[in-house]
Amino acid sequence: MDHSADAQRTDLMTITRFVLNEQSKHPESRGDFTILLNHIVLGCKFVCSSVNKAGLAKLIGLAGETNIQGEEQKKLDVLSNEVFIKALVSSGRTCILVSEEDEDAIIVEPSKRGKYCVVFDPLDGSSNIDCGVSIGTIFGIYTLADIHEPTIKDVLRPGKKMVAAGYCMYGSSCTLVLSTGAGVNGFTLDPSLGEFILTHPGIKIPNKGKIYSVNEGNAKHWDGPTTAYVEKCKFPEDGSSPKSLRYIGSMVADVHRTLLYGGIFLYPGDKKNPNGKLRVLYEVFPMSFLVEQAGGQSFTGKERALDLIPTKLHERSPVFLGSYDDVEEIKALYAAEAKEE
Ligand code: AHM
Ligand code: MG
Repeated sequence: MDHSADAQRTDLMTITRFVLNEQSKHPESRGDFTILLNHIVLGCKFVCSSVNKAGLAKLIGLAGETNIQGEEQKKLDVLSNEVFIKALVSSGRTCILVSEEDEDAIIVEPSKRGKYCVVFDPLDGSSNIDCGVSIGTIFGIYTLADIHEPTIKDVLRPGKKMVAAGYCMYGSSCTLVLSTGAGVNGFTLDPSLGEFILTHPGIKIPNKGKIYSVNEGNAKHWDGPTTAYVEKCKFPEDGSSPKSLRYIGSMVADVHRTLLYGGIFLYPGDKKNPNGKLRVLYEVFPMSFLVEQAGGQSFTGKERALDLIPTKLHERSPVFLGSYDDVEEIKALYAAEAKEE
C-alpha cells in the first residue's frame, strides 16, 4: 500500500506551525501570541461547525425562542459571541475584549489576565445567515503596556497600533486570513484533519481591479465624491472597460474577494448616516490592516483609515478600501472636493 500521499499531508503548513515559525524570528517572545491565536482558531472552528449545521440543529431563529425540549435556542450570533468570549478569556492571554455584541468592554478578571486586547465581531453579516450566504468573524489585536489597570483607553487607539488582525469566513470552505504585521496569509480548514492549512501564502492585492462593491441602494443619499467615483466605474472617461459590480452585503466575503481579485469596496457615509455603517474598531480597522498589509489602501474620506483615533467603542466610519490605484482615485475626488470648499 502506498502511504506517500498520507505522509505528504503530515508535512502541511498548519496555522500553528506557521505562527510558531513566525514567533521563532522573535527570540524574546514567550509564546503568548501563539496561545492566543490557538484560542481564536478554536473559536473559529466551533463557529464554523455551528454555521454548517445551523439548518439542521435549528440554531436559526430568534434568540429567546425555545426549542422542543423547552431549552432556550441561541441565535448564531449570540452563540458565537459566547464562544469567542470563553475562548479568549480561557487563553489567559487577554485583558480587554470588545465585541460588537456587547455594549461595554469586557475587562478580564486579574487571575486570567494577559497582555492582549482583542476587538472582534463574532459573526458579521448575520442578516445573511438564514439564506446561507458567507458570513464571518473579524478580529483585531492590540498589546497592552500595563495589564494591572486596564481601561477602555487601551483600545481607543488608532488601527495602525494593532499587532495583528484577521477574519474567518464561513463559506463554501472555512478560510482564515491573518496578518501579524508581516504580510497576509490565508489558511483553509481541512475538515478531515480539523486543521487550518496554509493555502494562500503571501496574499497581494492587485494594484488595480475590475470590480467595485457598494450598496447602490443608498445612491440617493451619497455625497459628491462617492457619486462621481461610482459614475466613473460605470462610464470610464479614459476609454477603459467599465468595472463590474459585486456586492454580497457581508463584509468578510466582499473584502475577501477584493483581496484576492482586486478592486474596491466602499461603505461611504451619506446624508442619512454621515459616518456610514461599519464599526471602526472591529470592522474598519482589522480589514484596513489586512488590505494595507496586502499592498492596498484604506481611506475614510478624510484620512488613512488606520490613522483614525476612535473616541468610543462602537464608533462608525465611512471606508473605501482595496487596490492601491483604485483607492487613489477616490482619494483624489475627496481632495478635489475639499479644495473647492
Ligand atoms: P452587521 O455587523 O450588523 O452584520 O452589519 C455589517 C454588515 C457588513 O457585513 C456588510 O458590509 C454591511 O453590513 C452591509 O450593509 P448593507 O446591508 O447596508 O449594505
Ligand atoms: Mg458586524
